[in-house]
Amino acid sequence: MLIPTLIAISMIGQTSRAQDRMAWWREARFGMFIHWGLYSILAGEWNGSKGHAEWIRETAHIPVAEYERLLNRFNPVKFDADAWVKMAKDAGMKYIVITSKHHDGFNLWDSPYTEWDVMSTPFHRDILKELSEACKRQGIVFCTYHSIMDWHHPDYLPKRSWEGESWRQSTVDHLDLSNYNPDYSKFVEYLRNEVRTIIQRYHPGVMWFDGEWENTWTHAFGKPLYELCLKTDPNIIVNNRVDVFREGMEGMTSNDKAAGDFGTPEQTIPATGMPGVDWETCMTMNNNWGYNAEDHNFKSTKEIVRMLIDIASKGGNYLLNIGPRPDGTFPDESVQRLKEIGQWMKINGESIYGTSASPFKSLAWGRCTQKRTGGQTTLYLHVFEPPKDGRLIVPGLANKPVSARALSSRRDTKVWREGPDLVVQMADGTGGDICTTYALRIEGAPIVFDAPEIITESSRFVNPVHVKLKANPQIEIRYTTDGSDPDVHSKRFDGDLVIRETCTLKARSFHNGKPVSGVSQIAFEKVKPRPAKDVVPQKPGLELRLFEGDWNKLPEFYFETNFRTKEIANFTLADDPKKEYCGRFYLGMISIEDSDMYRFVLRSDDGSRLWVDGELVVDNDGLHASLEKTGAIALAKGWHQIAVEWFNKTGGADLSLKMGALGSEPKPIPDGMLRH
Ligand code: FHN
Repeated sequence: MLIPTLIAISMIGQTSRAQDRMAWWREARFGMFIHWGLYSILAGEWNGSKGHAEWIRETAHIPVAEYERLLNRFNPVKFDADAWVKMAKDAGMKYIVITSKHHDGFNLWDSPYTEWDVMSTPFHRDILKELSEACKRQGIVFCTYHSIMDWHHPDYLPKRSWEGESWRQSTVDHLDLSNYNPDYSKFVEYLRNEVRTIIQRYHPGVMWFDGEWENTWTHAFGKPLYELCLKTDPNIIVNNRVDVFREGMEGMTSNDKAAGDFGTPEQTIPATGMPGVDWETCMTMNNNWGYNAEDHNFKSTKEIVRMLIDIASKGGNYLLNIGPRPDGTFPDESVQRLKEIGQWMKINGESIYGTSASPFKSLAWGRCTQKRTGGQTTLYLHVFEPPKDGRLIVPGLANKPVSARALSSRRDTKVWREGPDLVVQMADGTGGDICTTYALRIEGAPIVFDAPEIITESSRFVNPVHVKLKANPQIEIRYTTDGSDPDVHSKRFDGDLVIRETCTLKARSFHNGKPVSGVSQIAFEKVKPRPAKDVVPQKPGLELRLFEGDWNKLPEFYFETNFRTKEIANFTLADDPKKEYCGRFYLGMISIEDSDMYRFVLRSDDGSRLWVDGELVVDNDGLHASLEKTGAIALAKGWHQIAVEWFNKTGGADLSLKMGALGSEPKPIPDGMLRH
């Protein structure tokens, strides 16, 4: 298994208090996200153009003066805070995160700092006040989502490039903007004032920031905002989007100075758990966060519940979104899903709430969560694919079984040991279509005989590669490189293993001289490095082709003909202050000092691709915040072609390329290695 490098999310001021703050949130595991505002009125359509949602002012290019006319149309007469909270509670959700302000800058509460709020609408009621009070009445934790990016505030920067000077036509707050020079520091003061007031008035359990990706927002603002939240309420929890080190939609933080208490994967579930890391996957029920009348592509209840289980089995929280209609009701499909989810949670909630991640790396038939109870542990076995013979194998578990019970019937069932495994006898017809859950109680903390992890940077190599084998402390690891399964006579792993030739490495866990796990394996391949080009480039640096355009993914720059060229020393954006609606194509050659397998780390906002000798080595294409991807290629000593494509649509812009031979930390490429 190739273990990605991930620095656990840091928690500024990580203390026992931080642990206390997180306790309710870790117990909760399941919350409701609500995206609601003026955009909901448009229901995804503008002048015949459809497919929009909460981004509609941007995606349909609605001038601010026209958008402000929505103020007079916001009157959700059917809004009933208690009904909303009850639906969340009955679905088994323990907290609600609602948009106090989304990117359009509209405040769903009575803001003392602007009239761009719900009190300027015919509805004229403080929605955050009503919802926070309903949450308190029903024992649900009230939380708020607050966007840093603000397409309305006169001091926010950058302005939308498509709107030119029309932002000056805003009439809310009766400001004369005709000659106004936006001052971002005034916007930051406005943002901080609003955040402080929201915390003081409505006491949210979580401040869920978003819209942190534009290059005006920096760590210099993010960390102080995090500290302001905690100064205002020492018990509040703040997500990692308060700062600027979130890795795109993967949502995790890879910088140890970052502020924030939990990572925020969006529309995605991490492949594995991350021990010691708090994270929450946020996800839509259909395809949109805000209401879109035509979007009926709702996930099934089975999909949603299995995602909740998968997330909990990896130690995360699930924040499931509702996009209410403009009249204040939830879409029918959302209501139905919430009801059905609640039916499952009513029987199986104990297997989610307060649990921690599975002790198993993977289970062929489903997922597992666990909960300590005194000197024992309850393992919740969520069976997605029941074994045909009804014998549920719990692989490589050394602990003594105490009991096993089907949650749906509350009836005990048999459990016994077979070698390194425990076997639970599944009862007939329990659990329904979503999944059958068993509570397996064992003595002590789980001792799992997992197959060893094979930790290596790359399974393809030029020079001998070092490999680590990792398993639980009590385990002895034995391995082979001749393709045979390891047995008690195979080589014992003694801390370091060097692979010198193409082979299949197999590893197995042993305990008291007996095999107690399956076999993990990786095929290693010794590869020939790509031969160097027989040219010696003369000019230092790279050729850079510059393009203008509006893309959502990389075009084929190689075949584009309309561009400007210049020379540049390295793969950098430092020469261009603009960086919006533009593309770049860097071409040149790189000097390789020693034949080896080289890793390249390409970071960009938005999309990028790295080619070496015409081979695509890293594909980091797409519309995304600053995100890095890696790739590897074997290169012989000498000169090789290298090319990087990059584009940016709007907002933040970023490009960096690092490289390093296997076994070394990738570093920026020195200018002297680049010529064209
Ligand atoms: O742009 C927002 C989007 O509208 C929505 O609020 C999601 C939910 O987390 N966050 C941003 C997209 O990453």
